[in-house]
Amino acid sequence: MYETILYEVTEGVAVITLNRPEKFNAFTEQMNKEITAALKQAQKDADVRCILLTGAGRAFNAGQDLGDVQGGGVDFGGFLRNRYNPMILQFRKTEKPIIAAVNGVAAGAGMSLALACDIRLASEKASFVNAFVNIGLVPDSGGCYFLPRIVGIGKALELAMTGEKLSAEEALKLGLVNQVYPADSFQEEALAYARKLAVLPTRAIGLIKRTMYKGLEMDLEETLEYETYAQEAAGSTEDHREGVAAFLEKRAPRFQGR
Ligand code: T3D
Repeated sequence: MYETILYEVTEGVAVITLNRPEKFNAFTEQMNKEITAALKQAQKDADVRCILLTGAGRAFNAGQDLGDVQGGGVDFGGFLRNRYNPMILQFRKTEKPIIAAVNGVAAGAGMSLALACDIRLASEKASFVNAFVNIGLVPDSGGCYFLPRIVGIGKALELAMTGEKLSAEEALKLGLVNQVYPADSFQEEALAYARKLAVLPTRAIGLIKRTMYKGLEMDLEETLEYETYAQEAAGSTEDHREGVAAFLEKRAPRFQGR
Protein backbone atom coordinates (compact mmCIF):
# COMPACT_ATOMS: atom_id res chain seq x y z
CA MET A 1 0.00 0.00 0.00
CA TYR A 2 2.83 2.41 0.87
CA GLU A 3 5.97 2.79 -1.26
CA THR A 4 8.33 4.97 0.78
CA ILE A 5 7.46 3.76 4.26
CA LEU A 6 6.71 0.46 5.96
CA TYR A 7 3.66 0.21 8.21
CA GLU A 8 3.17 -2.67 10.61
CA VAL A 9 0.95 -3.11 13.66
CA THR A 10 2.27 -5.40 16.37
CA GLU A 11 0.96 -5.76 19.94
CA GLY A 12 -0.84 -2.41 19.94
CA VAL A 13 2.07 -0.49 18.35
CA ALA A 14 2.00 0.88 14.80
CA VAL A 15 5.61 0.92 13.60
CA ILE A 16 6.19 3.39 10.76
CA THR A 17 9.59 2.89 9.15
CA LEU A 18 10.92 5.53 6.73
CA ASN A 19 12.24 3.35 3.96
CA ARG A 20 14.64 5.03 1.52
CA PRO A 21 17.86 3.90 3.23
CA GLU A 22 20.08 4.58 0.21
CA LYS A 23 19.07 8.30 0.46
CA PHE A 24 19.24 8.40 4.26
CA ASN A 25 15.41 8.26 4.16
CA ALA A 26 15.26 11.79 2.70
CA PHE A 27 11.76 13.14 2.05
CA THR A 28 10.04 12.96 -1.30
CA GLU A 29 6.54 14.32 -1.84
CA GLN A 30 5.25 10.78 -1.68
CA MET A 31 6.92 10.16 1.67
CA ASN A 32 5.42 13.36 3.15
CA LYS A 33 1.98 12.20 2.04
CA GLU A 34 2.45 8.61 3.13
CA ILE A 35 3.51 9.66 6.66
CA THR A 36 0.38 11.82 6.91
CA ALA A 37 -1.78 8.93 5.66
CA ALA A 38 -0.13 6.40 8.01
CA LEU A 39 -0.77 8.63 11.04
CA LYS A 40 -4.43 8.96 10.02
CA GLN A 41 -4.63 5.18 9.59
CA ALA A 42 -3.13 4.63 13.06
CA GLN A 43 -5.51 7.18 14.59
CA LYS A 44 -8.55 5.37 13.15
CA ASP A 45 -7.42 1.87 14.16
CA ALA A 46 -8.64 1.06 17.70
CA ASP A 47 -6.02 -1.72 17.94
CA VAL A 48 -3.24 0.90 17.68
CA ARG A 49 -2.45 2.47 21.07
CA CYS A 50 1.03 3.83 20.38
CA ILE A 51 2.97 4.85 17.25
CA LEU A 52 6.70 4.31 16.76
CA LEU A 53 8.46 6.22 13.97
CA THR A 54 11.91 5.08 12.89
CA GLY A 55 14.27 4.92 9.89
CA ALA A 56 15.56 1.98 7.84
CA GLY A 57 19.32 1.59 7.57
CA ARG A 58 21.87 4.01 9.06
CA ALA A 59 19.81 7.23 9.17
CA PHE A 60 16.56 8.39 10.73
CA ASN A 61 15.84 11.02 8.06
CA ALA A 62 18.09 13.54 6.23
CA GLY A 63 15.37 16.12 5.44
CA GLN A 64 14.24 17.03 1.97
CA ASP A 65 15.78 14.95 -0.84
CA LEU A 66 18.06 17.63 -2.24
CA GLY A 67 18.27 15.79 -5.55
CA ASP A 68 14.65 16.81 -6.15
CA VAL A 69 15.20 20.53 -5.54
CA GLN A 70 18.54 21.25 -7.19
CA GLY A 71 18.81 24.24 -9.50
CA GLY A 72 16.55 26.54 -7.46
CA GLY A 73 13.12 27.76 -8.55
CA VAL A 74 11.34 25.81 -5.78
CA ASP A 75 7.86 27.13 -4.96
CA PHE A 76 8.49 27.12 -1.21
CA GLY A 77 4.96 28.29 -0.39
CA GLY A 78 3.33 25.39 -2.20
CA PHE A 79 6.08 23.02 -1.16
CA LEU A 80 5.56 23.59 2.56
CA ARG A 81 1.80 24.26 2.59
CA ASN A 82 0.91 21.16 0.55
CA ARG A 83 3.46 18.68 1.80
CA TYR A 84 5.28 19.44 5.03
CA ASN A 85 2.80 21.54 7.02
CA PRO A 86 -0.12 19.05 6.82
CA MET A 87 2.26 16.23 7.76
CA ILE A 88 3.51 18.04 10.89
CA LEU A 89 0.00 19.11 11.92
CA GLN A 90 -1.10 15.48 11.73
CA PHE A 91 1.28 14.65 14.60
CA ARG A 92 -0.78 16.94 16.86
CA LYS A 93 -4.13 15.75 15.51
CA THR A 94 -3.22 12.15 16.32
CA GLU A 95 -4.52 11.54 19.84
CA LYS A 96 -2.18 8.65 20.58
CA PRO A 97 1.42 8.82 21.82
CA ILE A 98 3.98 9.10 19.02
CA ILE A 99 7.56 8.04 19.73
CA ALA A 100 10.50 8.90 17.48
CA ALA A 101 13.02 6.05 17.58
CA VAL A 102 15.98 8.01 16.22
CA ASN A 103 18.30 5.29 14.95
CA GLY A 104 20.82 7.53 13.15
CA VAL A 105 21.17 11.07 11.86
CA ALA A 106 18.09 13.34 11.89
CA ALA A 107 18.82 16.39 9.71
CA GLY A 108 16.84 19.40 8.47
CA ALA A 109 13.15 18.57 8.25
CA GLY A 110 14.10 15.11 9.56
CA MET A 111 15.10 16.77 12.83
CA SER A 112 11.82 18.71 12.83
CA LEU A 113 10.02 15.41 12.29
CA ALA A 114 11.61 13.95 15.42
CA LEU A 115 10.78 17.13 17.35
CA ALA A 116 7.12 16.84 16.32
CA CYS A 117 6.91 13.48 18.13
CA ASP A 118 5.85 13.34 21.79
CA ILE A 119 8.82 11.28 23.02
CA ARG A 120 12.27 10.83 21.46
CA LEU A 121 14.39 7.74 22.03
CA ALA A 122 17.87 7.75 20.54
CA SER A 123 20.39 5.11 19.59
CA GLU A 124 23.88 6.02 20.81
CA LYS A 125 24.61 6.38 17.07
CA ALA A 126 21.90 9.01 16.58
CA SER A 127 22.70 12.65 15.89
CA PHE A 128 20.76 15.83 15.18
CA VAL A 129 21.70 18.47 12.60
CA ASN A 130 19.63 21.60 12.12
CA ALA A 131 20.97 21.55 8.58
CA PHE A 132 18.78 24.26 7.04
CA VAL A 133 21.33 27.05 7.54
CA ASN A 134 23.99 24.94 5.81
CA ILE A 135 22.01 25.36 2.58
CA GLY A 136 20.89 28.94 3.26
CA LEU A 137 17.42 28.10 4.59
CA VAL A 138 15.35 28.67 7.74
CA PRO A 139 14.20 25.76 9.97
CA ASP A 140 10.79 24.64 8.73
CA SER A 141 8.34 21.82 9.44
CA GLY A 142 7.88 23.27 12.94
CA GLY A 143 11.60 23.60 13.66
CA CYS A 144 11.19 27.23 14.79
CA TYR A 145 8.28 26.20 17.02
CA PHE A 146 9.44 22.97 18.63
CA LEU A 147 13.15 23.59 19.15
CA PRO A 148 12.94 26.68 21.43
CA ARG A 149 10.10 25.05 23.39
CA ILE A 150 12.14 21.90 23.99
CA VAL A 151 15.67 23.24 24.58
CA GLY A 152 15.10 26.97 25.25
CA ILE A 153 15.61 29.91 22.93
CA GLY A 154 19.38 30.35 23.48
CA LYS A 155 20.33 26.79 22.53
CA ALA A 156 17.71 26.69 19.75
CA LEU A 157 19.20 29.78 18.12
CA GLU A 158 22.70 28.34 18.43
CA LEU A 159 21.72 25.02 16.83
CA ALA A 160 19.76 26.73 14.05
CA MET A 161 22.37 29.41 13.33
CA THR A 162 25.42 27.13 13.32
CA GLY A 163 23.93 23.95 11.84
CA GLU A 164 26.36 21.98 14.01
CA LYS A 165 25.83 18.30 14.70
CA LEU A 166 24.58 17.28 18.16
CA SER A 167 25.41 13.78 19.44
CA ALA A 168 22.84 11.57 21.18
CA GLU A 169 24.55 12.18 24.56
CA GLU A 170 24.50 15.96 24.05
CA ALA A 171 20.85 15.75 23.00
CA LEU A 172 20.09 13.82 26.21
CA LYS A 173 21.76 16.51 28.34
CA LEU A 174 19.64 19.17 26.64
CA GLY A 175 16.40 17.23 27.18
CA LEU A 176 16.00 16.93 23.42
CA VAL A 177 15.82 13.14 23.76
CA ASN A 178 14.26 11.17 26.61
CA GLN A 179 16.55 8.10 26.58
CA VAL A 180 19.68 6.86 24.81
CA TYR A 181 20.18 3.11 24.21
CA PRO A 182 23.07 1.03 22.85
CA ALA A 183 22.90 0.69 19.06
CA ASP A 184 22.82 -3.14 19.15
CA SER A 185 19.63 -3.38 21.19
CA PHE A 186 18.07 -0.07 20.10
CA GLN A 187 15.12 -1.34 18.03
CA GLU A 188 14.10 -3.87 20.73
CA GLU A 189 14.40 -1.25 23.49
CA ALA A 190 12.34 1.25 21.51
CA LEU A 191 9.67 -1.34 20.76
CA ALA A 192 9.56 -2.41 24.42
CA TYR A 193 9.12 1.25 25.44
CA ALA A 194 6.28 1.63 22.92
CA ARG A 195 4.61 -1.58 24.11
CA LYS A 196 4.59 -0.26 27.68
CA LEU A 197 2.74 2.85 26.51
CA ALA A 198 0.36 0.76 24.40
CA VAL A 199 -1.16 -0.95 27.47
CA LEU A 200 -1.86 2.30 29.33
CA PRO A 201 -5.20 4.20 29.22
CA THR A 202 -5.02 5.44 25.63
CA ARG A 203 -7.94 7.90 25.85
CA ALA A 204 -6.40 9.58 28.90
CA ILE A 205 -3.02 9.71 27.15
CA GLY A 206 -4.62 11.34 24.10
CA LEU A 207 -6.27 13.90 26.38
CA ILE A 208 -3.01 14.51 28.26
CA LYS A 209 -1.30 15.14 24.91
CA ARG A 210 -3.96 17.59 23.73
CA THR A 211 -4.27 19.41 27.05
CA MET A 212 -0.55 19.78 27.68
CA TYR A 213 0.19 21.10 24.18
CA LYS A 214 -2.74 23.51 24.47
CA GLY A 215 -1.44 24.54 27.89
CA LEU A 216 1.73 25.85 26.20
CA GLU A 217 -0.42 28.42 24.41
CA MET A 218 -2.92 29.30 27.18
CA ASP A 219 -2.88 31.19 30.48
CA LEU A 220 -3.53 29.48 33.83
CA GLU A 221 -7.25 30.19 33.90
CA GLU A 222 -7.80 28.81 30.39
CA THR A 223 -5.65 25.78 31.20
CA LEU A 224 -7.63 25.03 34.36
CA GLU A 225 -10.82 25.17 32.33
CA TYR A 226 -9.40 22.90 29.63
CA GLU A 227 -8.17 20.43 32.27
CA THR A 228 -11.70 20.33 33.68
CA TYR A 229 -13.12 19.53 30.25
CA ALA A 230 -10.44 16.85 29.67
CA GLN A 231 -11.02 15.33 33.11
CA GLU A 232 -14.74 15.05 32.45
CA ALA A 233 -13.92 13.11 29.28
CA ALA A 234 -11.25 10.91 30.91
CA GLY A 235 -13.44 10.34 33.97
CA SER A 236 -16.18 8.80 31.82
CA THR A 237 -13.91 6.10 30.29
CA GLU A 238 -13.94 2.40 31.09
CA ASP A 239 -10.21 2.66 31.74
CA HIS A 240 -10.79 5.14 34.56
CA ARG A 241 -13.29 2.77 36.21
CA GLU A 242 -10.88 -0.13 35.72
CA GLY A 243 -7.96 1.86 37.20
CA VAL A 244 -9.91 2.66 40.38
CA ALA A 245 -11.26 -0.91 40.68
CA ALA A 246 -7.79 -2.41 40.21
CA PHE A 247 -6.35 -0.12 42.89
CA LEU A 248 -9.04 -1.03 45.41
CA GLU A 249 -8.78 -4.76 44.60
CA LYS A 250 -4.97 -4.56 44.89
CA ARG A 251 -4.33 -6.00 41.41
CA ALA A 252 -2.74 -4.78 38.17
CA PRO A 253 -5.14 -2.83 35.92
CA ARG A 254 -6.18 -4.18 32.52
CA PHE A 255 -6.72 -1.09 30.42
CA GLN A 256 -8.56 -1.50 27.11
CA GLY A 257 -7.92 1.95 25.62
CA ARG A 258 -11.54 3.09 25.91
O1 T3D B 1 14.25 23.42 -1.30
C1 T3D B 1 14.37 22.90 -0.21
O2 T3D B 1 15.40 22.32 0.12
C2 T3D B 1 13.19 22.93 0.77
C3 T3D B 1 13.36 21.94 1.84
C4 T3D B 1 13.20 22.08 3.12
C5 T3D B 1 13.31 21.03 4.13
C6 T3D B 1 14.71 20.54 4.47
O3 T3D B 1 14.79 19.47 5.02
S1 T3D B 1 16.08 21.46 4.10
C7 T3D B 1 17.43 20.42 4.71
C8 T3D B 1 17.76 19.32 3.74
N1 T3D B 1 18.73 18.40 4.29
C9 T3D B 1 20.03 18.65 4.36
O4 T3D B 1 20.49 19.71 3.99
C10 T3D B 1 20.93 17.55 4.89
C11 T3D B 1 21.90 17.10 3.84
N2 T3D B 1 22.69 16.00 4.30
C12 T3D B 1 23.69 16.14 5.16
O5 T3D B 1 24.01 17.21 5.65
C13 T3D B 1 24.47 14.90 5.50
O6 T3D B 1 24.28 13.97 4.47
C14 T3D B 1 24.01 14.27 6.85
C15 T3D B 1 24.44 15.18 8.01
C16 T3D B 1 22.52 14.01 6.88
C17 T3D B 1 24.73 12.90 7.02
O7 T3D B 1 26.13 13.07 6.83
P1 T3D B 1 27.05 11.78 6.64
O8 T3D B 1 28.45 12.28 6.48
O9 T3D B 1 26.79 10.82 7.74
O10 T3D B 1 26.50 11.05 5.30
P2 T3D B 1 26.69 11.52 3.78
O11 T3D B 1 27.82 10.78 3.19
O12 T3D B 1 26.68 13.01 3.67
O13 T3D B 1 25.30 11.00 3.14
C18 T3D B 1 25.06 9.60 2.94
C19 T3D B 1 24.28 9.41 1.67
O14 T3D B 1 22.98 9.97 1.83
C20 T3D B 1 24.92 10.15 0.48
O15 T3D B 1 24.63 9.40 -0.69
P3 T3D B 1 25.83 8.60 -1.45
O16 T3D B 1 26.90 9.60 -1.77
O17 T3D B 1 26.27 7.56 -0.46
O18 T3D B 1 25.15 8.03 -2.66
C21 T3D B 1 24.15 11.45 0.48
O19 T3D B 1 24.16 12.08 -0.77
C22 T3D B 1 22.75 10.97 0.83
N3 T3D B 1 21.97 12.06 1.42
C23 T3D B 1 22.11 12.58 2.66
N4 T3D B 1 21.25 13.57 2.82
C24 T3D B 1 20.53 13.67 1.68
C25 T3D B 1 21.00 12.71 0.78
N5 T3D B 1 20.50 12.58 -0.48
C26 T3D B 1 19.51 13.44 -0.81
N6 T3D B 1 19.02 14.38 0.00
C27 T3D B 1 19.49 14.54 1.25
N7 T3D B 1 18.96 15.46 2.08
